[in-house]
Amino acid sequence: MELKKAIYVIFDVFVFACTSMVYIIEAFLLLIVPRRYKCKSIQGEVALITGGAGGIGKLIAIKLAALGAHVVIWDINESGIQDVIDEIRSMKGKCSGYVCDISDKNEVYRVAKTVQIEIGNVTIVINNAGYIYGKTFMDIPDVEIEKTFKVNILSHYWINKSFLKEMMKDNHGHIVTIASIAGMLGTYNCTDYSATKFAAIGYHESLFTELNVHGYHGINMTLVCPYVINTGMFPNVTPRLIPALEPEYVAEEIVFGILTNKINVTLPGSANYMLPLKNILPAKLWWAFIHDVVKSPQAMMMLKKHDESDGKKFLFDDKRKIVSSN
Ligand SMILES: *[C@@H]1O[C@H](CO)[C@@H](O)[C@H](O)[C@H]1NC(C)=O
Ligand SMILES: *[C@@H]1O[C@H](CO)[C@@H](O)[C@H](O)[C@H]1NC(C)=O
Ligand SMILES: *[C@@H]1O[C@H](CO)[C@@H](O)[C@H](O)[C@H]1NC(C)=O
Ligand SMILES: *[C@@H]1O[C@H](CO)[C@@H](O)[C@H](O)[C@H]1NC(C)=O
Ligand SMILES: *[C@@H]1O[C@H](CO)[C@@H](O)[C@H](O)[C@H]1NC(C)=O
Ligand SMILES: CC(=O)N[C@H]1CO[C@H](CO)[C@@H](O)[C@@H]1O
Repeated sequence: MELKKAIYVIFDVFVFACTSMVYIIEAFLLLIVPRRYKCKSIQGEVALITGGAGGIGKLIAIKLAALGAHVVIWDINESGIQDVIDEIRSMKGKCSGYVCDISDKNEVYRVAKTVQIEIGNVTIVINNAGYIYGKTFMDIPDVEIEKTFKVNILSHYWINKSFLKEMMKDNHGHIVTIASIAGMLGTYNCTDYSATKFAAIGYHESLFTELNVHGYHGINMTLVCPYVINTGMFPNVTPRLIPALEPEYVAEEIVFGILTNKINVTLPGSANYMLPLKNILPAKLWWAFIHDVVKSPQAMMMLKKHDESDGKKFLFDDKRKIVSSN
């Protein structure tokens, strides 16, 4: 019996070693093929983007529409939605917009049903809308903590429930989760925000496991973890070593990641080399690096919003506003 078990293990490892070679060669070949030759077509797909009326969401919407997808945007900024629709239609793209507050489960279910009837089955879901309050732990009102969790993580479940069934029936679709580097690294002023992004990563990886184990290989999943982006979600934050990312670059990389069925899109790519150090270095050394060299907590202390900012544009002039992206 023991011998039999051992033989099975050796056999599985042998098969694994062979497939590993295939994956390594595949990854290498993909690396040298120019971008435009390895993208899938999204012509005729229906792509839902939450928080699609501004920030990264808007840029992604415009890019996907230009590639022939019928883009559906959800946001709570009605005039913002109209602007995106006008812009996409003026370039002969297809775009529909719905006002939807994704922190409200019943509203998600209701609008999802409407989309299904009016547009058809959604085949690409981009969970992009995000919310940040951005104060230290004791200063976050309960209602803001709840709202952050509702928008940044709970909504993913309601949206999944609404659209996954059809994707599973057809074994065709793509689910994109816009998390954040703050979902791999807790940081200052972010006890609520970071927690929801850690949760989003856990949700995403678990769903990935389930879909793969059950053979839904036609449903691709892409996890996006960007660093601070220059969209006004983190006003005044000027990180020390790695500058904030430009929205155009982030949107381009996300769309490329979707078109090539990438599993992970971590931006900037250098974070892929830095983050593992968190688990490798002695904890005190890592903290010294983050605090004294990168000065990441100090950068987050400069976060200014609400009453402190000059008020306009972003989150808090309208208490229901949900800002797009990361
Ligand atoms: C809604 O979107 C428009 C851009 O189309 C923007 O000017 C406006 O500030 C946004 N409103 C809110 C409350 O964010
Ligand atoms: C949506 O998907 C379901 C299941 O695959 C299919 O039966 C239905 O016809 C689709 N609806 C549309 C409008 O394509
Ligand atoms: C994702 O896409 C690739 C290539 O189209 C495919 O081989 C793979 O099985 C898909 N599904 C998953 C779950 O990765
Ligand atoms: C993707 O990123 C997550 C979060 O850091 C990590 O746990 C996972 O191993 C990565 N997956 C791949 C295939 O690189
Ligand atoms: C973040 O922390 C700093 C320092 O504690 C604080 O002054 C600031 O107000 C916080 N940010 C926001 C948006 O409240
Ligand atoms: C809450 C919810 O709807 N979860 C669904 C997400 O997708 C998985 C697929 O693995 C379904 O089984 C869950 O019901």
